Amino acid sequence: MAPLLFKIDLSPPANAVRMLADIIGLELELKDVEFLKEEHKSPEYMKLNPEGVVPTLVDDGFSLGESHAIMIYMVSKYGGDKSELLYPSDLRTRAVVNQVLFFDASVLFVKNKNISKATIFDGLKAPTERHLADLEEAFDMLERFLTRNSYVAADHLTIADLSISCTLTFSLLIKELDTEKHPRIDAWYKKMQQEPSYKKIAVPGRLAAKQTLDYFRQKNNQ
Ligand SMILES: N[C@@H](CCC(=O)N[C@@H](CS)C(=O)NCC(=O)O)C(=O)O
Repeated sequence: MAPLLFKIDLSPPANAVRMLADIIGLELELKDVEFLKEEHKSPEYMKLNPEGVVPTLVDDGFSLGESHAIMIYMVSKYGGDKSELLYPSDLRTRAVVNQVLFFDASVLFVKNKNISKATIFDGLKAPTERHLADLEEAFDMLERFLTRNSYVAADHLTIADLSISCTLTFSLLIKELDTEKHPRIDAWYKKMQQEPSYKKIAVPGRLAAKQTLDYFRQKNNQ
């Protein structure tokens, strides 16, 4: 039976998991969570994911939240001969992939989420100077990661690129990239946009995210 993934289209972490499944040829059963009905805060859902967020994976009775943990599980169990490149077994290379996954989870994604939650739930009319400076700071960090390798954690695509590209796609709906200041991000992101899994999953995800942000921005400014 195909593993089940609870998701919404606009979610960068859900889309990173889906890009990985696409790359390794793993079929997922997809279930949209009804955010407006707060389905993700229901007792049934929170039994599967104590955080009450998407994505959540359910694989043969085993449930797991946190996209980065899901991706490590998925590539380790289902990655086959692609797993060595996507999540290298060399101790130090893997440590750097983990470092960038944690950077995504604890820095880049959080800065986005602060802005999107304030827009959707608190009537924020536009990102504050502080919000924008926070995002810029995260872009500076990412630019520095990219001085070490041509992809975010190695000289080839790893699962860290999937997470960062999906999160950055959302960031760029909030703040444009200054390509002169961040030429490495620009070059890497152009490569990521050519990835078939990015075109298939992150591009429609970006549209869903844009529609949601535009809707709330407009509503908050009425
Ligand atoms: N660190 C988590 C973040 C998950 C997350 O915050 N997902 C958002 C959607 S992109 C969500 O479900 N938000 C609902 C909420 O915070 O209540 C991951 O990587 O899975």
